[in-house]
Parts: sequence; C-alpha cells; structure tokens
Amino acid sequence: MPERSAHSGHHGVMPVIADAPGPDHPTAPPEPVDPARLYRDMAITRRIDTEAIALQRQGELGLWPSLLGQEAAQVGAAHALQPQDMVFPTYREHGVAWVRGIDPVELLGLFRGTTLGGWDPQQHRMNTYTLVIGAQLLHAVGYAMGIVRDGDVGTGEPGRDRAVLAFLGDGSISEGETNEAFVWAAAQDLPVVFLCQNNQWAISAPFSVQSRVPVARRADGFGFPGIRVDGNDVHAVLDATREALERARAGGGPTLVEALTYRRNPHTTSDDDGRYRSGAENDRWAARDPLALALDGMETGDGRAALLAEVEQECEQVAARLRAGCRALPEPDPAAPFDHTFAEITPELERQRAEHLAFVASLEVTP
Ligand SMILES: Cc1ncc(C[n+]2csc(CCOP(=O)(O)OP(=O)(O)O)c2C)c(N)n1
Repeated sequence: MPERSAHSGHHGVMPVIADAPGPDHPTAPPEPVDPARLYRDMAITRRIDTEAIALQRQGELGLWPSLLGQEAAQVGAAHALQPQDMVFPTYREHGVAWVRGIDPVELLGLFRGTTLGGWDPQQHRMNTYTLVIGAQLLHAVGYAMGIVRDGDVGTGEPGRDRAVLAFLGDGSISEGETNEAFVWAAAQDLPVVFLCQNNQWAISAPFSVQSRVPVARRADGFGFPGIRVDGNDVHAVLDATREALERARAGGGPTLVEALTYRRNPHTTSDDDGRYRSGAENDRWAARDPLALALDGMETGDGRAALLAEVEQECEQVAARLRAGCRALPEPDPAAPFDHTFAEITPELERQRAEHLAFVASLEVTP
C-alpha cells in the first residue's frame, strides 16, 4: 500500500468559504497518515455502528444514535489530534472514540442505561457523551481557558502545546450555548476547534430551517476562520482539522470547520426518517459513501485485497467483543448518583438516598 503524501491542506475544501489564514507560527510538517489506517478505522467504526443497531433491535440497548455516512468526518478529524489534545463530543462520535482508543463496549453503557459516562475522560483525553445539544461547547471553551492559564499554548514545544476539538451538529448552531461558546472563544482567542458535522438534519428539521448561510460562514460574524470541507472525504477533513488545530495550539485562536456530510440512518433507532425525507436523497448520498471514496483513492490489486481481508477479520473480532461485552456490562449501583452529586452528601440527599435504596430493595424478587 503506497503512503499517501502529506497533504498541504485544502484537499476537498468546498468552494464556498474564504480560506483560513495559515498558522501564525511555523510548525513542523505533519506526519502523513497511512490511507490504509484511515480506511481501517472507518470500516471498524461502521461495524461498531451496525452491531450496536443489531443489539438495540435485540433489546440489549434502549437506543442507538447511528453515524452511518459520517465515518470520514469523524475518523479524519480524530486523526488530526495530538495525544495531549482534548475532545468534547456530542452523542454520535463513535468513530472519534474508536480512534481515541476507547473500548467500543464502553460506548454502550449509556445506551444500555448502566452508566452516565462509560470511560475515563482523562485517560483517553475525550470527555463523555452529552445528550444536551450544545452544552459540550461551553465545557470545551472552559477547558480551553484552562489550557491558556496552564501556559500550554504557543510555547512551540512539541508535546506541550494543546488544543480542544469540540464536536457539534448542524442543529446545534441554533442553540444559545453554541453562540455563547463562539463569542467567548473569539473574545479570548482560545485554542479550540469547533467541528460541525453538517449531516443536514436535526432529527426531522432540515438544515434550511436552521440557517440561511452555510455553517462555516457563521464563523465570520464571530471573527474567526470558517472552513467548509467535503465531510465524506477523510483526507479533506483530516487536512482542514489538522491545520485548524495547529493554529490553535500555536496561539492563533479558534476555527469552525464544517464537514458537509449526510446521516443515512434515522436520527436514532427510535426515529422514523421515512416521515420526513426521501429515499432518493439517501441514495444520492449512498453513492458518495465515505468508505468507497477512501478505497477509490487507493491502489488496486493484491495489496487492497489483503487490506480488505485483514480489516474484515478485525471487524468480526470487534463485533464479537461488542456482543459479549454488552451483555456483561455491570448493573449500576443504585446509590451511585447520590455518591457523585456533592463532595459531601447533605442531610436531605442522605434522606433521599435511603428512600431510594429502600424502594430498589422492595423491587427485588424473593424466591
Ligand atoms: C438542549 C436540547 N434541546 C433539544 C434536544 C432534543 N434533541 C435531541 S437531538 C436533536 C437534534 C440535534 O441535531 P444536530 O445538532 O444536527 O445533531 P445530529 O443529531 O444530527 O448529529 C434535538 C433537537 C436536546 N437533546 N437538547
């Protein structure tokens, strides 16, 4: 498999938005990412998604938000990260979690109702999912302020300068929190990259009712660069996000990257998208499948056949682990939510906890 040469940026950038300026400080040329690695991560991400949908259908999960079609946007963006960077996801970033080294079994707990989190955010430098639209962007901005106060921006020391990558959906741009986060990031020149996966639907609300201009153009009004890329082209997303993160680490402030893509499955397994969109639209996007596009750019022949066989085997292993791991997820301790509310529990919470535990105990079936 030939190494793809390092991209200098702008590959697949869509011709809508003025380009962002280059990094304020020169940085070392980025390491090329092996296209085979990108394909593998996208294929495994898709398999995690498909398997989780099957688990939901079998009653093992209450709900699953599918990412079908958004693999390139997520895997491309995640590969732009340095280990020391921090990620703030929504609830659909399964591909980012995979690249960040999170065991996919840990993604399932939230949707099985056994945990409110699932993994250690510090260990993986990726916060847990949030279901509240836009909330994570204020957390991201707060975290970026912390990075500045720690002096970890613009030092030029590799491994020290850090940035935040915060994910949002197109529906999120209508939220107050999102706009507050943009204002604050701009006002303080914070090291944060906002990555909007514009999958064109906020459940049943089409993008046209959210905005009269493309997402990326909104950045202009806040005073930082906005870049729109083909979100189904993994290399385009990687290049744009890498450039934006490098600028952020170097002290060049925030960027909004819009990855234009499409969610080909319903919003979640509880949604019926046949009620609000056409199969023809879905077909048009299926023809621009991110995995197929990534393969198109690679060499054909024995190398490709070997890669596909290897990836397929790995997908099978991940899927088997997911099935077994899901059923083995531990039942939550009913006292846990009380234990994590305050550093010290209050008398009122103590009373509520006792009442709650007595109620849970009353539900237990005695032989
Ligand atoms: C503050 C808030 N308002 C409303 C909702 C209900 N809700 C859940 S998902 C969603 C649509 C989100 O769309 P988008 O931001 O485009 O993300 P996507 O699901 O398409 O990835 C809404 C309105 C919510 N979870 N939080």
